[in-house]
Amino acid sequence: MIKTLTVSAFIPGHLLMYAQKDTNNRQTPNILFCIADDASFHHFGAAGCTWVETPVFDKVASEGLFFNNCYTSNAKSAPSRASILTGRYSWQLKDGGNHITNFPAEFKVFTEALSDNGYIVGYTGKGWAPGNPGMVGGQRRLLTGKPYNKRNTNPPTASISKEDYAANFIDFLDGSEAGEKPWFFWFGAREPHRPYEYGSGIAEGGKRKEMIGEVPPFWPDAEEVRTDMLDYAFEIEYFDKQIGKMIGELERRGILDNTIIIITSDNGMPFPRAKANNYEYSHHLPLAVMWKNGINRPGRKINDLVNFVDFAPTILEVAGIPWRLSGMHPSPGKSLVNIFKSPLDGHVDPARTYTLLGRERDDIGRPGNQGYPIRAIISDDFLYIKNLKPHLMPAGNPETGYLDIDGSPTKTLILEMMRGGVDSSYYELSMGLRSAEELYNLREDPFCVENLAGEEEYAAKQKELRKLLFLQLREQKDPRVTGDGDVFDRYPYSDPSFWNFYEDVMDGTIREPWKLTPWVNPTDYETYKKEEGK
Ligand SMILES: [Ca+2]
Repeated sequence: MIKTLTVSAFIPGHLLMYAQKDTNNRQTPNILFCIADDASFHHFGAAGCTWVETPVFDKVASEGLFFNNCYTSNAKSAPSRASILTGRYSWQLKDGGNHITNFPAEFKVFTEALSDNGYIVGYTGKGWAPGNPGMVGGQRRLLTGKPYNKRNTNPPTASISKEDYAANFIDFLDGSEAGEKPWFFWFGAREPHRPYEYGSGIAEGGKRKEMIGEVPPFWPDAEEVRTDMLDYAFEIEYFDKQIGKMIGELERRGILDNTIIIITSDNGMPFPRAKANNYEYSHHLPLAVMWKNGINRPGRKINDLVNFVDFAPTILEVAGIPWRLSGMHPSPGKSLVNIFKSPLDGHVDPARTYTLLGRERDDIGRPGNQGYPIRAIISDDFLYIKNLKPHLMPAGNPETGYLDIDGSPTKTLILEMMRGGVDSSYYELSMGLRSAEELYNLREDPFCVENLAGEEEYAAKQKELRKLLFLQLREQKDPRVTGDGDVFDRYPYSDPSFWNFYEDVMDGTIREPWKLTPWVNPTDYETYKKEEGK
């Protein structure tokens, strides 16, 4: 029977009836999409991490598929989520390629296509954010469906959200329609986004600093850094536990087998040289997918390069909605359904040979409202990065507190070491100017610290990847390649008070800018002077 179901669930989209017609004995699956906020690939048990415990993620991976090479197209919340929702690279999304932005009305998202085709769509926690989703018919546009946010809980630390995600999910399931029609639910955890309760990983999580085998070499191996990492770990574990509650509820209701569980994260860890950069710790993200009725030979580990632009094509295919009838702009992504169906381990789809990454404007604080444009490609275990404006500061300006790096004990320590003349090498790696081109051998240098660009031995590889990258970007009509790339710097912030922030700080219009930027510490500003006697 299972086999029969598996086969019929994969009839190509154009042969399937639309979801809303398929109400009795339907096989159209439900979808539970679980997304952490700021967790890197490397910090899940299934990826081999020993100091973060994620039994639920690991079980979903072992009873479904574990993807070893899933990357977001852009390592920052809003553009990463926009990429998921539209199936397009962030540079194909106009304002949607930036952070703290206005979501362009012209881009329909897959949740809207699901809704048009009979799915019930809801979410809890963080949907598409931060930014302004715009209005539809006089109402705020719901990019991840109807919000379910009534239930609260007592979280284990003050920095973890009070939202009771699992109880909100139960409210969604209890909704009258949710039992009759297929549904899609977006669980957007707010963890492990900062801030953290300092020392909670040790005090509440029972962790020890020695559990961390190796501190990435781009941070100092110091007590504060290890403590910071364990606080981050504790919040990933909280995320994992909430998914466990949700899966338990699906089991109780007898609807687990035809529900696809997807677990991922929007971007890498909120630490210097990780989130909002273009390295392994920025873009490489966890991905486990379980679907009892639809995945062949569960337990496989997949090495194919997968990108966030692949989610929307996958979800529409399993829902039986042909892309051309979805009303969405074309996607360069590719459905993962052939990987679900395949009996193979390792590299399944020979066509998946590279993936593309990049960024534009994240937070605020560079002259002229500029972002830090990057385009990059991963292929054959090499990461090639093109920094399009290497004269700009990659993490933001010193006078405005390096606002692309969230405030943290790790950031503070790196700044103190530089300022005190102790060691500026960590500062250079995270805040210092970068070369126009970077090349890393991911197999030998997973931390991406040894730039091979310009070395004769790697000249051919560098040239090959640069060529492939720009060929693709041209095909995708990336404004940075086809014409007016600086348009990304002219798109307004959704919060107009951020416009010309750098200039307002420099000319004294804003006197205490740290009061307007709570995501960093006041001492992150090179212009911050502590008041005397404090
Ligand atoms: Ca995020």
